[in-house]
Amino acid sequence: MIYMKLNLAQKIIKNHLVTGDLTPGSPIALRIDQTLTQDATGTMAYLQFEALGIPRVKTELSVSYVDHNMLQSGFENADDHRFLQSIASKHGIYFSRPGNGICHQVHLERFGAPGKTLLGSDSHTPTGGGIGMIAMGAGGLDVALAMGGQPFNLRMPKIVGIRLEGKLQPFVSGKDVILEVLRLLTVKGGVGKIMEYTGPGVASLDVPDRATITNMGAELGATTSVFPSDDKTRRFLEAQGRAEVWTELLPDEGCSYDEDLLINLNTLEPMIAQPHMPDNVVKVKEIAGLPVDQVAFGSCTNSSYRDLNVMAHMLKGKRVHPRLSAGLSPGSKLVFDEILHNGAIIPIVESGIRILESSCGACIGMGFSPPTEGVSVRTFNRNFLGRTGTKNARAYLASPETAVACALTGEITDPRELGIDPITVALPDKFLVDDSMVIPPSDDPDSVEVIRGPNIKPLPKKDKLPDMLIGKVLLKTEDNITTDHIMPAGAKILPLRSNIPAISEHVFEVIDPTFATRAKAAGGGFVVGGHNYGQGSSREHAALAPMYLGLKAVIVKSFARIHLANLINFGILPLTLENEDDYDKVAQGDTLELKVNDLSSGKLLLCNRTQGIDISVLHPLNQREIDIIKAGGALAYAKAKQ
Ligand code: MIC
Ligand code: SF4
Repeated sequence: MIYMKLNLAQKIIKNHLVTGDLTPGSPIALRIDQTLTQDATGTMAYLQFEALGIPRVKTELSVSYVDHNMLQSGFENADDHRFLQSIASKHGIYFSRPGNGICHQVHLERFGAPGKTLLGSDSHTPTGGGIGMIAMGAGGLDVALAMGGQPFNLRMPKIVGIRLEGKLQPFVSGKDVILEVLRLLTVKGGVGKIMEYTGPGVASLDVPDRATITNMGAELGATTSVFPSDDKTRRFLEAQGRAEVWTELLPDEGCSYDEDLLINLNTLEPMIAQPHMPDNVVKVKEIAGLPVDQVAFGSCTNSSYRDLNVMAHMLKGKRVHPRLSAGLSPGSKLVFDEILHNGAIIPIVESGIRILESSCGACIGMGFSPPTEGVSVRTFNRNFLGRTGTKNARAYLASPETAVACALTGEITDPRELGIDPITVALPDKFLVDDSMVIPPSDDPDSVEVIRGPNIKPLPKKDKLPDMLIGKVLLKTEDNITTDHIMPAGAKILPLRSNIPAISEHVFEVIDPTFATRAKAAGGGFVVGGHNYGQGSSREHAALAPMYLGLKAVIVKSFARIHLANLINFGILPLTLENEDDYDKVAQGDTLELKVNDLSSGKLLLCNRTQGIDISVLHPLNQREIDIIKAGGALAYAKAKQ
């Protein structure tokens, strides 16, 4: 293939290609410069890295963050933190201590660099695209392999050019841009694609707004999202004291995109996502007046320096409405320090907003759950059923501007209605940088002892793929099943992330609390689903725990990218129905039989023994992936190749 004029995503990918070319859909392997993990996925990722037997990471930079499992209501999370700190020190990994902030925001501020590749065991890793990185979310095992120096395998995405024209109007911000993109493209509109932002409107957006947009691009199912690295990027990095990592990165003049979308910033209005999907988006004014019980500020999407200063400005001299409770988790210690020193914290505290710690917190149901049937307006990125920790709560996603307006009035309110003077927040010339919460790895790794608590159980193993899979359909699901349905999170379940036998008891609990018991009693079986199965987070526990329960294959209309990769990594056969109407030919409880000794053709015949019908199913696996499935998963495959 001859490359002429390249867009930005193609340029960065081309610079990192180990195998393959830029033809959309073809298998490629990319060199990974940086990795990040967070604690909820990190414990598994490091156990897997350890199992590879490689003494020191081979990346340019690897960072282990603690930001999710922060509510220490027992020994489990604290033990995990200690394990993560010690194993990082031993293997050449920087450790960001609990309290230093949410991985994506800290990484953007302190470590990210334009033009680099970043692989993170968290689906919102694309936040780094806000400074011109190709930053992708993946399962912990893929990140472990990248730390071991292996390239990351994926299919070359299509590149979508999202052209921004005009300039955002007062009280409209980056969050409204991505909510509008979600409204237009839906939660499956980005699968197999990279969203590249272009056009004259880009220059009007500062890095925090850009990072909000690339962060929540994860909700499109996109592989990642990317902005150019320009003067605004340079100013941000200079203010972080990291001018030396800046390089200008722009698409070639006259380059083209596989698909195009136009967003006019001039006419964009405040938007809001309604329960229970981030693409269920309307204009705020369309649902104005709905009573609100809780407002939650923060998360990796919206707790930057810009966002917190906008909040402070809007709250000055005002009090939150007495019918609701409002809380803020600042995204990083760095921005927390900033608002302490510039005084922006004062109107926030005086308004009655509860100050929570710099962590994921309420976003993942780690505390601050809403009341029964409560309406919660959140500056976060996901409003999936049950994610708040209160199953019958109704979560809405909006910008900090809209969230402040709701907090002040006690009902859904368009921020433009408050009559507050607009503000433009300029970034400081120099941020108050203090990296003392980041602990560098040891110079004497042999002396470091890895400390494991009783909650850290060994990795479960899987046998090689047999010639025949037989079992019952344990569950039949609808479209858009998220990993929060498959492997719920929240304050009670998250502390079990390093204990697969214990966490597996909660698989599919949101949909069917009997699932784990039935799966174990049946000796495993199959799950049948609709489109976009496994959307949302990168948590490999959504494959690993079902594997532990004996899940043999998942048969759906289509998969989300990261979950598909996780199923392959853990040896669960991913299948799609050749004819979508055949979805109706399988019922929960049916017994299925599948001959899998020859996967070379990509097509298999699934026998539904109960109904006496044969159904044609497809698998998306290339030869490498077939070998992984046959070996019983990617770890066994990687070890056999060493
Ligand atoms: C999420 O936002 O869903 C999480 C919790 O950050 C997950 C990771 C996890 O489940 O640990 C993600 O986005 O990948
Ligand atoms: Fe944390 Fe929420 Fe961001 Fe996930 S989406 S990394 S839980 S803040």
